[in-house]
This record gives sequence, structure tokens and C-alpha cells, in this order.
Amino acid sequence: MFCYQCQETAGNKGCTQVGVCGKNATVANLQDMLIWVTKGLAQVLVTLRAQGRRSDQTVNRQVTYNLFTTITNANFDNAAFQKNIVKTLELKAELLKDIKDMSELSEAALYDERELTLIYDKAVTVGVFDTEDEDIRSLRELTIYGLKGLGAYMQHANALLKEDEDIHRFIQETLVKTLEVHTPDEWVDLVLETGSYGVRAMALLDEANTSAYGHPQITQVTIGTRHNPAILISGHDLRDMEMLLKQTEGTGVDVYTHSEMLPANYYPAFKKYPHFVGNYGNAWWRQREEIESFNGPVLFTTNCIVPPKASYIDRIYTTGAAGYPGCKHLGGEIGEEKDFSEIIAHAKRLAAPTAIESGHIVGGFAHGQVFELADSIVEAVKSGAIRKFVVMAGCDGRQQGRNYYTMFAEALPKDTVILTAGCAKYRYNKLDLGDINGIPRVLDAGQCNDAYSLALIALKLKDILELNDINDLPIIYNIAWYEQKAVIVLLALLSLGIKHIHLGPTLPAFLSPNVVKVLEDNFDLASIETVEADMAAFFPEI
Ligand code: FSO
Ligand code: SF4
Repeated sequence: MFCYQCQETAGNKGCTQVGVCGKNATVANLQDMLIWVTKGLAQVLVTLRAQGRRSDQTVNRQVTYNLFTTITNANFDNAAFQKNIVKTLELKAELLKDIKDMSELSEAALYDERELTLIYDKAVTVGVFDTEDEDIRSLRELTIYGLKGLGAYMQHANALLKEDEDIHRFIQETLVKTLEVHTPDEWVDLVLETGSYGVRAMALLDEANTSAYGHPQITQVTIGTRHNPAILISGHDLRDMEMLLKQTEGTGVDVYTHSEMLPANYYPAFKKYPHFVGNYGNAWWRQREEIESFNGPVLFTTNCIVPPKASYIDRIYTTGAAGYPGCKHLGGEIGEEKDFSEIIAHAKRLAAPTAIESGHIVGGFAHGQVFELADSIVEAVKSGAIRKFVVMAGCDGRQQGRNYYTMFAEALPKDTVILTAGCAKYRYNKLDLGDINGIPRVLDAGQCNDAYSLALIALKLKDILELNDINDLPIIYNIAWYEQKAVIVLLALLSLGIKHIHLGPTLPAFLSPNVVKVLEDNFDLASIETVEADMAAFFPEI
């Protein structure tokens, strides 16, 4: 195996024996294989489109699902990958029958060995090192990781029956390009184009979430517990959240969110459920202790799963693209009502959660809510009460150095406001950072995909303040990344022309020195240093 797709990769170089995330070599190889056969499927789809054939939604969704399921910490289940590879090959074989001229097709498009031993043999021969040149490999993998994040956001939008054929077309055409030879400049263009499709996918998901569940509102989220048995739900899929809340209604089972599901508390449609208590715990990497004390079953709708301890593995359920061997997977296709009766019955047999915190945290500052507050925010900017906004969106992780983000938030001048989205917020959302004229100093827009809200807020401020360039805004960017959804968020911001982004806690191992140089030269992208050094760089006037 060789995997370097996430921030915690071994030695910031690559995982070669087993993943720091807990992924074993077999799963890593099968993930590479799934990506490779998906590129083949994409080429068949692109060829059929050129022949004038309309694409089929089921097949388009198979492509995005395959990308999604290989994201860090989403799925550790060998059997699930085997099944998906075979399914992809079957779909491709059917479609190949309609291709008139196969002479231009790649090995990935023509490959059709469905026997497991042959799949395993092939799996060790495909992957990151398919590309020899270090810089091209870097740009190619950057594109693929962006597509994985894009695929994840598309699936969540699809779950709410929102579609965009053009995004599917782009994903497939780009997958085909990753099989081809292109110049470094063409790759850089493709990376940025991937970012602009990332903006579109995040917009689609925003539209899917807000049209189904209303616009997030300022909310005081309970972080304490009640005395009923309960289910903890984690991940990003709001449609799963809705189904769980409906099916637990009147059963005596409470529902709490964990990690990236926290923003579900901000949606009007979910507030009406009296058994939806609030949020339990922190970011994904704290789950081993927090699931222990939660006592009840846990539903993972996406990443980030940490390999469960034997003491609670029987309480873990997965759905959608998530999976873990030995844990019950609750199935259901897009458009179907999933059956959560088993996890609900399980919850009833278990004790109520043990309290680990009490009180509230505040969030719900997505674009709709912030636009409602626009007058007071603009007033505070114009009067100088708010000196700067600091975008600290992205992911949290278990690396020790990430306490940088807590210290950075604490060290910020008191006339700054943090704008956040994603699980990075857990590093500072329970600090008492106060407010500026009633505006909290931490404004949480929601999940990592809600970084889209932060972009909309920036664009709106640019209009109101009558600025020509988004980079003239009093906004600084200090973003934390962990996995591939953060990659598409970063590419989306770059595609919007945003410069001077600081990225940490380390720069991606998959960026070669030359690619880092291109990003530095064109976007002024920088890594983080110490809190003191970064404070001095961001606030030279102080
Ligand atoms: Fe976090 Fe995990 Fe949203 Fe990621 S829970 S790290 S970028 O999956 O998805 O922010
Ligand atoms: Fe290593 Fe990250 Fe890949 Fe897991 S996802 S194997 S931790 S690089």
C-alpha cells in the first residue's frame, strides 16, 4: 500500500504498512483498485456521451459513490470494496456493449476480471505511483483528492434528490484526464477548474439542505445530557438525520449529534423534535472515549470513523458510504426510507448517556442568518469595532500540534471575529471569547461544506464595502485540513481568487516542492508557523 491522501499520513510522507487512520494494506489496495476501475467506467461514460447518449443517473451516482467511499476514515470494510469493484465492472461491461469504437479506450476501461484473486493481484499494481514524475503525480493526486471531496458533497445533495448533470460530466471527464498525459500548466488549470466545480457542488448541497430543512438559525445547542436512552449520530448526511429523528419520535429514545453533525441543531426543521437533545462531545478523533461514555448506539453517516474499541464495537452502525467490518450497515438507496428500527431497539436496551459537559454552545451563522445581521456587522466593520474576520474553517485531527488553533484563537486581538465551518471549530468553540456589540466572536456556519457560506459572506461584504478585489476585504484565512473534503474546500477558495491562505497544521505530503512553489507564487499560499510568528504576520499593525 501507499497512501498519502490525508494530513495524518505517516511521517508526513506516506502510509506504507498500515494507515495511521487504521486502514490496512488490503483495504488501501482495494481503494486504489476501486478508483482505477472508476476511471475506466468514467472513460466509457465520456465515450458514450460523445456518441450522443444521455447519461444514466444510477451510473453517475456510482462514480461519485466510489470516490466518496475511499475518503479518509469513511469505510474500512474489505467486503464493501470488493462488492463495489465487481459492481462497477458489471456496470461497465454492460455499457461497453454500446461503444462503437473501442480502439481509444484505456486498459482501465477495458479491464474486466471479476474474480477476487485477480482483482487482488491487479490492485497492488495501480495507485499513486502510476505516475513517475513527482510533480505531475502531485498535481494528479491533488485533482483526484479534490474529486473525492466533490463526490462526497454530490452524494449528500443527491440524497436530497438534487442533481447537476454538468458536475457529473466534469467529474467523469476529469477522471479520464487522470489517465492521460498533460503538461504541468494544463494540470494547474484542471486543479482550479476542479475547485470551481467544488463551489458548484457546495452550492447544490447548500440548496439541497436549506430547501429541505430551512436556513440555519442562531441556536444555543445543549451540550449536556438527559436521562433517556439515546442514539448518537455523526457524519454529514442531513437526510439520514431527518429519517432518524422521524423514526425515533415517540419511542422514548433521544438523539444527540457528534462532531460534524453538530450543525443539524441549527436547522429549523430539526428543532421541532423534542427528543433531539443537542450535541455530545467533540470532534471525530475524541470518539473512542466519548462513545464509551455515551452508552448508547452510534450511527455513522460518513467519515470520520476511528477503529472502534472492542468494548463498544457492537454499538456501532454505519450507513451510506461509511462502513466498518463487524459493524452493522443499515442500507437504503437514494430516495428510499432507511429502516433504523434495529438501532432504535438497541438504544432502548442501553443506559442513558453519561454527562461529560453541561451548558450550551452557539452556532447557526450560515449565509441566510448572517445576511439578516448584515447591517450590524457592516456597521461594526465601518466603525472599526471589528478589525478583521479570521476564517478558521476546516478539520480537526488528533495531532498534538493542533493545539496551535486553540492558542491562535485565544491570542487573536479582541476586535476580530472568527468565521468557521467544519470540525476545526471544536478547537475553540467552547472558549469564552466574548462578543463585539452583541456579535459572537466565533461565528459557526456549519459543516465543512458550509465553507460555501463563508465564501458567500465574503462576496456580500465585498459588494457592500464596494471593493474591487475579494483580497481587499478585512479577512484573513488560517485553515486547518485533514482529509479530502478539506482539499475540495481549499481548491474552491483558490478558484474564487482568494489569496494568502495559511494552511496547516502541515502542508499536504502529496504536494511536491515544485507544486508548493506554484501555489506560493500564484496564491501566496503559506504554511503555519508559531502562534507568535503568525500573529505578527497577520497583524503587522499591532
Ligand atoms: Fe471533519 Fe472528518 Fe467535515 Fe472532514 S469530521 S474531518 S473535512 O470528515 O468532513 O470537517
Ligand atoms: Fe495514511 Fe491518511 Fe491514507 Fe489513512 S488516509 S492510510 S492515515 S494517508
